[in-house]
Amino acid sequence: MSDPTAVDYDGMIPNNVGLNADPRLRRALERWHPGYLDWWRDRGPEGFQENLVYLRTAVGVDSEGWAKFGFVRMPEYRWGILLAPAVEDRKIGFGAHKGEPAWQEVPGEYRAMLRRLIVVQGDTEPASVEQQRHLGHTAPSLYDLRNLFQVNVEEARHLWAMVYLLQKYFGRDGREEAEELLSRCSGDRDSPRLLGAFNEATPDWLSFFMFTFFTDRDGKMQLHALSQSGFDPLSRTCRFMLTEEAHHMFVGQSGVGRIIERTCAAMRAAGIDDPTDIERVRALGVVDLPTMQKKANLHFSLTLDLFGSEISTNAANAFNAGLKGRYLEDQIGDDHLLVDDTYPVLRLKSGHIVAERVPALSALNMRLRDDYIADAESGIERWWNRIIARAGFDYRIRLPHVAFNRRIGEFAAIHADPDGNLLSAEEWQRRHDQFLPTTADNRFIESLMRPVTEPGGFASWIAPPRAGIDGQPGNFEYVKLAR
Ligand code: BYC
Repeated sequence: MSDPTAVDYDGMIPNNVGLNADPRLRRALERWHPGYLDWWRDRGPEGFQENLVYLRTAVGVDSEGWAKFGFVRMPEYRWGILLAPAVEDRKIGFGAHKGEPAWQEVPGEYRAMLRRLIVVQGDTEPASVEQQRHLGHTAPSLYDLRNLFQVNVEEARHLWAMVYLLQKYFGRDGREEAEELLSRCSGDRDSPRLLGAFNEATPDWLSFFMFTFFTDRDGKMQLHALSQSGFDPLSRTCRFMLTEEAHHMFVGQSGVGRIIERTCAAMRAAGIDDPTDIERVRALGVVDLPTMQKKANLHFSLTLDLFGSEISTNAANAFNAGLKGRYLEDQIGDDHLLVDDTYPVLRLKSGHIVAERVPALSALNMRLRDDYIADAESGIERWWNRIIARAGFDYRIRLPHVAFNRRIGEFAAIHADPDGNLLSAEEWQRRHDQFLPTTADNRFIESLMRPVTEPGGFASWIAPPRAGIDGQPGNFEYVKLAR
């Protein structure tokens, strides 16, 4: 018997979904492919398309040795369709169909709901590539430039993953949705991406690292929730996507960590004890910690909006249907039905923020958001704040309150400071510059964004990484710029 996890690399589209045995699907994907390549060229990384980049490519789906590294021109990257190995006899783990065999085909009654979840997930993938398309020109090193492109090609592969599901399981409307995924565009006035945060700009490398720390982590949580799905192809797709996603969060976590490290070292060398002495710190050509806090405030609050409303019948319906579970659903020791359970949610009542227990089914977005916050908090403590503490500075990066700077849900209509104190519109107007990056802050960061292109070189505002990619030495030429 052939190995069910083996990847077919011979055709135009690497895959382990038996594309050769499904000519209808293969034709549909091959028809979509040229438009995809046009999208990549027009709205993917600006420039660098002819340069060789040291990239990781997925070549298998086993936990060991699933990727290989090598120099590739980005348009020639082997974007494949890869599903994690099937779990024998897999059962639906939650909701009204708990205990029934997992679906191998779309359950008719939930078709629209399932399609919507896949389309929303799919829409975020090209969106992030579009948001990051100008960054290559200001990369602080070849190492970082390569990491940017790695994130980009893998997000684009995640688009393929969702397009596969749409084309294979949703017929004509799936094909139309696949086209739409290439025609919406981040920040476009007429045809924007579906979710708010994916229409924001990523103007500089600090934003990129914050985005990969905060927003890719939403990706992790949502993919985990979808990997629990009773629709088995979605579950298997998301499980494999999670393998790649870990590196994206590493890029953000270590990227901000390296900026903090450089700032702390520069402050020490200059004899600066007060990290809030912004002018003196900036004069050293490094990013001051309070500006990093403001950027964290912005990216965290934008990302919280991606979890939807606190109370959501959409989320309850998706859970009940067995389509979208909780984070690590299969490790939770309850009945996985939640019909009689409640969950605490922060709500706005008579002008005060209060905790209220609501039916657990309608609070599933909140539960995922709480798991997200705990995950983000632990990353900040273990990495960023540890670097600051080790350097001997009395300063901590903190997550703002969930009511701060929100556009979706319970707190969209009010203003709050990062501690969760409610502010009048006038107070917010007067004080928001203290909490969020100002034009002057952004201008300062922009002034630091000068490319460093010699192998082993790094911009003044960021420390080198502890180790190279794939064990490569410090002066490795990750992107070959001279042709
Ligand atoms: N912006 O019941 P509600 C990633 C809409 S990131 C605009 O409150 P629901 C990645 C909502 O669509 C992970 N609209 O929320 C990261 C609904 O509209 P309809 C992406 C919003 O549905 C970095 C209405 O408001 N994956 O992978 O329970 C780089 C009421 O919705 C927003 C997913 O999100 C918003 N922020 O939850 C690359 C997973 N929020 O349907 C990639 C799939 C809500 O009434 N998506 N609305 O017209 C979902 O599970 C859900 O759609 C959401 C929203 C969690 C997004």
